[in-house]
Amino acid sequence: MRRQNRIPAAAAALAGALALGATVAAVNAETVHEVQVGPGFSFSPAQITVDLGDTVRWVWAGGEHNVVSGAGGDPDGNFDSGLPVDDPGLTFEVTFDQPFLDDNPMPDNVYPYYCEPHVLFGMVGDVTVEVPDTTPCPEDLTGSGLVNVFDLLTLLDQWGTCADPGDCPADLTGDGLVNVFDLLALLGAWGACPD
Ligand SMILES: [Cu+2]
Repeated sequence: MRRQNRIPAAAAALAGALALGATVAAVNAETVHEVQVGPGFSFSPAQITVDLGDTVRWVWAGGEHNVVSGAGGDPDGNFDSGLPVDDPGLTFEVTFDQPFLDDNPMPDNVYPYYCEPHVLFGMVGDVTVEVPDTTPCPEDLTGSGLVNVFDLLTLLDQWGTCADPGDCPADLTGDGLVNVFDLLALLGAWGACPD
């Protein structure tokens, strides 16, 4: 009888670990990344990668500059600090959270920007937002919240060589084939998903 207690204990430990992970993730989500604006005709660092939910804070360091999203001097309307100003210590912030990304979708979540007066001097930068894979259950091919016989049928329907990996959600192992390994992955996730 005592052995039956092991599973709840393990589950409690796992739940604790997950809660801790969630806390760490929440803390990480609040990271602020500073980018220096000038002096001279540069942003520093010009290229940064941030996590979803992070904030980029541009800090003016000298010279008359602004921060305008877009490439090659063409504003795309994602963000804009306003007219160029020479105001050391001034800050402009953008939080790259999911609502921002939804409102301002960009290929690969890369947000280029430039300084209007100095774009021709190469005063440009970009922010790349890393978005976690939010699909909790890739095995739930039908999106029903369950991994069941319908997902199995979907997988069998895609069985074989996968010409375009983007077209083969059933290629769970990502090896370019829908085969027995994908079948095993699906069976391993059988049931409610996420559970
Ligand atoms: Cu400038």
